[in-house]
Amino acid sequence: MSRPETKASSYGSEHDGPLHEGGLSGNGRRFAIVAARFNDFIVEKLIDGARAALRRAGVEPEDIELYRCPGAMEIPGLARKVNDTGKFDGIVCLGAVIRGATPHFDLVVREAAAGVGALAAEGKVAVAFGVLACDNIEQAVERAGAKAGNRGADAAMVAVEMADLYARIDAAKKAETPVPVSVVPPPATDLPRRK
Ligand code: INI
Repeated sequence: MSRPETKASSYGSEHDGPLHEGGLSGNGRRFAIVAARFNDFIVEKLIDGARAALRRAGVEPEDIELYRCPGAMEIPGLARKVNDTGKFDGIVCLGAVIRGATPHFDLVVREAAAGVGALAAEGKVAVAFGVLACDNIEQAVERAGAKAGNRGADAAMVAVEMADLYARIDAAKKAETPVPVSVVPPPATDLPRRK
């Protein structure tokens, strides 16, 4: 049984036992971006950020597919449907919920987070939550590529890292699973029957 190498975490902390951590290459992997159209002037910046981050991680343009839905509330259902296609290693969920314009802000944010979180917690596919929950438009602009970075890009890199970690765990499991020896029946012979 091969043992994973012991090394320092990418965050620098020392660890004596086996360490399992994903890398930041998305080479050969496929990703879906599931994005709401509501507040599209913000969401389109998140999509651009996510797409650019995936490309920087080595994902080919044809391996990045974009799915759109009306609002953040619809993201969990669409993400699950997309996951059921079995085509993707990772799903990046993007949206923008802005309190000022949303009396049911808390409801939309809670449902989006809970639904995407439930899919992520199944641990089958890497799912990243890049839905902004902001008090006002200025905050949203800041998090969509202005002052405070781009949450779409951040979410994409989370999906890349988790997809790599899941692939490593699956590969290690496969390597440790003994290949079943097939029982081949002996060939029939024409030996004379004993009387
Ligand atoms: N959806 C969003 O993505 N962001 C919002 O800020 C928002 N507001 O303001 O209400 C919003 N509402 C729509 C919601 O996501 C659903 O599409 C709608 O309730 C129909 O199911």
